[in-house]
Amino acid sequence: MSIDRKQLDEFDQSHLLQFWAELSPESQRSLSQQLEQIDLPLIHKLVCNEDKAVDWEALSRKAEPPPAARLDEVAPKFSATAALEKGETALRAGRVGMILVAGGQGTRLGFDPPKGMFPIGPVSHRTLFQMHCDRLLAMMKRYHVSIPTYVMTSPATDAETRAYFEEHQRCGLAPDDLKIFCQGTMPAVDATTGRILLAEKDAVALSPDGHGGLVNALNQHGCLDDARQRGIDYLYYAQVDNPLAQLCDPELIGYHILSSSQLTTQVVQKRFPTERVGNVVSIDGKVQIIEYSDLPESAALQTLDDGSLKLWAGNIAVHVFDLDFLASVVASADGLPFHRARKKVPFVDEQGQLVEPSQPNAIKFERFVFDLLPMAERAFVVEGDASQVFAPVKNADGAEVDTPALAKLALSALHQKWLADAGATVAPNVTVEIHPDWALDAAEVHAKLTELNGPLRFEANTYLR
Ligand code: UD2
Repeated sequence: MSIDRKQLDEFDQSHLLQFWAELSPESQRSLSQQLEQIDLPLIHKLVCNEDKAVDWEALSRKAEPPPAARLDEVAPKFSATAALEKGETALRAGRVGMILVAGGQGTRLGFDPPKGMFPIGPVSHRTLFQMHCDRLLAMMKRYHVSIPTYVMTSPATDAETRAYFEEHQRCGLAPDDLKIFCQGTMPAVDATTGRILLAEKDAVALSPDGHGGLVNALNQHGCLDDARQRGIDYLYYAQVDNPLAQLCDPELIGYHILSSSQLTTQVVQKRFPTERVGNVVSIDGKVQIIEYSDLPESAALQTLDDGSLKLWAGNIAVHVFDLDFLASVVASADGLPFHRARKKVPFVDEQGQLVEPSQPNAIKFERFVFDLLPMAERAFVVEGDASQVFAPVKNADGAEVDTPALAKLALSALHQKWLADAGATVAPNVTVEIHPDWALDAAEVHAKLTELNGPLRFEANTYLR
């Protein structure tokens, strides 16, 4: 291992070797390996803000609502029935794969293990990973097909995620249908000096490089080739933290195909202007997403004549990608912009002491997968009903939004609605949870109740499976 000391000096990062003399050969090797992975010219460019700074104010002033298939459209461009049929045909033909991103550190939730291991089933206490896999398995059964599933981890979640799937027999997925792959990392830098932080005397403070690291990671781990060899044309994408995500929803896949879209995004009507979701907008005829943290409040508060939000479309990070599109952007994946986040990052100071900052002291650099949108010539946007597709688990219970308790309520409310619409009754304060093997959607619940000869009454918490 050779460290380019000259380059470290050139970019004012030679402090990374300040403890070198006291390190064991093993520790020196480990630190060398880490330093070799760091693109010092890139870090320098980011620290000096030489990358393309985005004028979010100006961009937001040009932002218009995106062209979208809306829930209440009178004369839709494509009918939901046609979309459903198109998507089911693609699923049956084995042309659909699944990407689940699970590399985030989930600090806001206050749950140390990888977020996918969080128990969220309202009655079953199934984990997020298990709930997603149960739905995928039920979809495979319904369409008599394999749906290859690619789970992206990061060094922060990889080992525990692999162990979890090993201990739980891949949550039921066949060995060939589950590929776990690890995304890249970026060093955190001191917010004042721009110097890369040491997490330990022999370790750089590294963080996941954002879910925008997906493209490089998919390519480097052979997942795109694997999908190609398996005849996959479309990759459905969702975040592990949303237990309501309707993975591989045939209707959304159908809209993607009918619109000849390369990157389709499912959105929901934002609940309030400053909701912490990306804003799906159209700028100069291009669909793109302005993250909540970058959208000026004045732009978020704009309303139309009917009082509704002008920028109404909230990104729930559910996408359908053309495999060809993903393969085509690999070469330009390094062109995805970096977003900066000011965070508290523990570091080793010059005296070799570990410091736990009480205030944000560092800058992390992340790429966002939705920055692929401007690279797509054809992008489509489809509105979903938040009560059916979006209940993210972000914050610890007690917070106002996006907590486990609220996600459980949303899951149970949806399943109760399916039962009520099929004629069943659920006593007040009773929680019901439906395993996808019992029923995958409202239509199947209806068929099930008909099969069971008549309405059911639920008096106690029930897990139907
Ligand atoms: C994300 C979206 C936001 C909205 C919201 C919906 C971004 C930047 N913002 O906000 O627009 O869609 O979700 O819930 O996407 N992840 C990785 N690797 C990483 C970072 C994140 O796999 O390096 C995964 C993470 O495991 C999680 C998801 O991406 O499942 C969202 O990550 P986040 O929590 O950083 O994004 P958030 O919630 O701020």
